Amino acid sequence: MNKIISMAIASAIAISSCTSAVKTDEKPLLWLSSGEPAVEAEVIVDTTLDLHPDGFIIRDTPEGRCIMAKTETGALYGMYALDRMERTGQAEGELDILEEPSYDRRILNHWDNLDNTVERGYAGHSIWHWGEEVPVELITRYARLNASIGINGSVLNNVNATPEMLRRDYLERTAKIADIMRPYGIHVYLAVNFSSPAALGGLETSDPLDPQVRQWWADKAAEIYSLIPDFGGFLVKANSEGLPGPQDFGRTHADGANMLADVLKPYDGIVMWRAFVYSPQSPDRASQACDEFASLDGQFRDNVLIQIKNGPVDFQPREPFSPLFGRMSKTAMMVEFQITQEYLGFSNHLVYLPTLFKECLDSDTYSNGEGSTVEAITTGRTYPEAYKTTAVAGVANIGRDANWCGHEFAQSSWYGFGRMAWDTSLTSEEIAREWLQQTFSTDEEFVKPVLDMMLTSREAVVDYMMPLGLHHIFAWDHHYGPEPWCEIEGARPDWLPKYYHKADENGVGFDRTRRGSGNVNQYNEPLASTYDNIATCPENLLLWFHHVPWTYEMSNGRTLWEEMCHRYDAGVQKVREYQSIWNAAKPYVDAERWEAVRAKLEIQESDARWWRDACVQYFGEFSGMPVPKEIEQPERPLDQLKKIKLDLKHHN
Ligand code: GCV
Repeated sequence: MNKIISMAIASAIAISSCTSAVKTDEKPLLWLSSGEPAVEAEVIVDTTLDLHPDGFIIRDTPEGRCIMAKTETGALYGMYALDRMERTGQAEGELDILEEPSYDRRILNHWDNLDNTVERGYAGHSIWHWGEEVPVELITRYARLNASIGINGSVLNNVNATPEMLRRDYLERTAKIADIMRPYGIHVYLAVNFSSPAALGGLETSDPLDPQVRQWWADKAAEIYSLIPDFGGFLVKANSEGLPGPQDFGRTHADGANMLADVLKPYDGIVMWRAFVYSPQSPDRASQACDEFASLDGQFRDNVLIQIKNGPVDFQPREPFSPLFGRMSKTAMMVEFQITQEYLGFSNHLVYLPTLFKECLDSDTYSNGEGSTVEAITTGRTYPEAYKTTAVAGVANIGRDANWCGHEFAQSSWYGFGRMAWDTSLTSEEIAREWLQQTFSTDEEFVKPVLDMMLTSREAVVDYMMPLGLHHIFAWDHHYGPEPWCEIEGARPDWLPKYYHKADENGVGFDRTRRGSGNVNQYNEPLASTYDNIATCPENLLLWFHHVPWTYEMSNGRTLWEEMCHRYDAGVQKVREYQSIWNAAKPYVDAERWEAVRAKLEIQESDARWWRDACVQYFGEFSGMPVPKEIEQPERPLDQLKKIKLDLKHHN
């Protein structure tokens, strides 16, 4: 024991000395009161412990409280955990806690470009400051925040990757960033462009089966690992939205992924190969990932993970889970969530996302009978042989804004992603509560109503934007605000709202039943039949799977048309409730942050009205029925709303 304690003291010193050099007077440390976890406990690092390398034990012994871990990173996680427990009133009494992460790799995906813009970023330019001096303090703060919630990986650049990313000078800079983050247990990964051998290396082809191409990638991997020995691996978007990929050379996704996996294997690197693929020719975009990937099951190397967006289309306010999660048993898969609010009002709307994450993770795929939830599959419980490592990704909502995420409450989705990736059994409520307590106040008079606001906020946004399974009726390209009427000459049909809502005088919604696109058949039974039957399809996904008559009777007795209008209005009313809750929260929050949230809620309320008024009037032209009298009537005529054109880009 003595021997272990002396090791522990040394390592605790090592940990605190590597975290103490940073000034704390700049960007706020959000939920952390200060950078270092200030806990009173003995820290013991014992490499012989039978524990996940990131795991820890917190235990009260007659000699006092101690944190035990197998690695320094595990010890750091234990220290942050105890710090959190102390600050949220959970550290009283005798402690005997053992924690190991649900996923081995808990990764943020930054869609940051080398010109420092951030694709779908709503919180300022890239924190990596490409081409400028490396911002050591900023990155240290970022690393601390991540370590405190268990995030241990960062993909630094946009999946729409430029081949330039693999240039020597960018790799050297990546190595500097990796050096800053290493003490916090964070590994760096890069998104790579599949054409890099030709575009950057000057080869004639990027065909994955060409020996010179393979050699080029092998040399590049050797170069990267010589600079960054603990480099995590590659993220690849291939043959998707115009990006190059193996299909350009008549090869499969497996050929492409395996070629990269082979060159990373000697260094323990992984390939995260995205399944976000769809083509304008497809009659149903929601079916395409399964169409292209399910038959490749078993053909991928064991250091490849297929990275799949939570839903089959694209991070909509509500989607069913992607059926691909239920279709592969010999291939490792990981979920990609979007923390940045591309389809949820950017950083103007208060939307706490762990409820959405949880809804996906808890969905049963029935892949191997009942209980094969997305969580059970991707954490490797359902098919352990297929999972040499497990991972989960979240597209970051982080930028240079003073508050990091653009909206004070958007921080809670970053926090929640990390906490849930660490422990999938935590509830959205537990996570929201501890975030509120650490970020604002532990006073229950404050916590209770604000917690309620957070927990209902995702459903509110679904209601005022796209209730009952409606999806992708956003304004063209930038995706802020409603444009269900959008028509652009020559545009891909699957980039236009009418492809998705299919409103006509008979009804609204995408028929994905066996009589329609047949997408329901990609789900395992009993789900396929449940979704196929309008009477058993969950109402919150009704218009996702069915084209429903306007006069269809809903379970509450209203017609579809009435229910749609009621939902739109309920979303608006909910935001007004949030405004009252926040007004009452004033005594518990500093003036600056209180005012920032108040101002954003004002925008959200106005946007919610915009959504409601635009959608009920637009769809009313098809239903031929008036907006029910009992709800608030639209203020501005549809013609006027159609004229709203925002000059926004899809990156900041
Ligand atoms: C990074 C959607 C977004 C794109 C994004 C793409 C993807 O289409 O609108 O900005 O590109 O998804 O996830 O690859």
